[in-house]
Amino acid sequence: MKKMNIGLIGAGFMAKAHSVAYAGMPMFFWPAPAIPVKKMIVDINEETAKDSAAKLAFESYSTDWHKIVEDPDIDVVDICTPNNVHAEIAIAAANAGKHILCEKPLALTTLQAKEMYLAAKENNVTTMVAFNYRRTPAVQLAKKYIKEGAIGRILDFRGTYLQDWSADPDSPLSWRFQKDVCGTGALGDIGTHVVDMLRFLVGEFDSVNARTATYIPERPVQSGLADSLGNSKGDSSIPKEPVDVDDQCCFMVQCKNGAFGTIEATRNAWGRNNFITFEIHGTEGSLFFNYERRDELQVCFAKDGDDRRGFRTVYTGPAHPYGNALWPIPALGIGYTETKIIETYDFFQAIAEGRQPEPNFRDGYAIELISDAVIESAKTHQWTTVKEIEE
Ligand code: SOE
Repeated sequence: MKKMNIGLIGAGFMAKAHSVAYAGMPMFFWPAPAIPVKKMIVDINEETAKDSAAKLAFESYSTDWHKIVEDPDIDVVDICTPNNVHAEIAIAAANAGKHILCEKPLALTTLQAKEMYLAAKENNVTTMVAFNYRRTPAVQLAKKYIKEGAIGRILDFRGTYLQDWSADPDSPLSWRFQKDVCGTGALGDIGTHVVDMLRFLVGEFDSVNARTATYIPERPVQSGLADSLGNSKGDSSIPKEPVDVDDQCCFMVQCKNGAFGTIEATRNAWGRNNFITFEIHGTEGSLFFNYERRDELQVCFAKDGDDRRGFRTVYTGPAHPYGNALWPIPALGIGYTETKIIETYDFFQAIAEGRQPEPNFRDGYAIELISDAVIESAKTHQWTTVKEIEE
């Protein structure tokens, strides 16, 4: 069976998720499109790079990402760094003919996203942006029902991504609060996951009307580079510096196909952990999904008789998308790992077939254009049209 050599850059939380997926993918999807071989891991901190190579089972490590891009044996470059270096690495990787898996959001700016998309297109490499939540089987089942017309024409939708890890004002000023490293705050970090899912389920966005807010204007300076995701030291003597991105965003969406909806994202919603939800209403029924109960899709079909119509729960299993590859009984439990394993499978399958999977760099660029429209609309308080992709 064909082997594909992986070079992974950025040894934080996402490196763990991707490494588990590389190991697990062939165990679920057999025969696998290729066997991933974990060749090299890179982190700017040598200790972290060395330790991660041992923990995540990479053959070698380095502190210099160029080593991966320049290595003729590497087939796939996996970018798990903060957003500000995605573009430089991805463009170099594309020019070196590597296939690229990149963490979300695709880039720091729309211009960078466009350059990444064009470099990948010019070099004919396969790309994917790691918006993994759309790969949850229940989300794919929602897509299947929509495609089959089971809920008719979509009228409206609402989507949320609510977390609380940044609600504590004493949690540190990690890169996720610094515009020059992350681009935008809750919008890019988590709002884009919902944008990806709703673009996938409902269709292209035409225009948005948004509000953003920064509730905690400064935070304690973080010691070290590790992304501590809100782990507060509760020490008021640590000097603070300004936050220059949004803590929260909320926007209305007009889709090109006439559907209308709302999207909200915040990391300051006490009590909400990974509350990714959508509810979609159509002329023939409704669908509801909550990632915190990700084995379930709630469905209501208007054609059910008056005496039995209402939401019911479908537990995903072998009869549903990816079901044969996963677990033999519905509700045994889909996790974050499974979404990443499915993502890896779809990426490798696309490479094997010489085509682009979704979401690819073009989709990532489209989502950056939507984020730009959200930021612009929040400034002007006007409906703002999403700009077209420049091919
Ligand atoms: C932090 O909000 C974060 O790690 C996001 O960056 C991820 O995309 C999300 O999957 C989990 O939360």
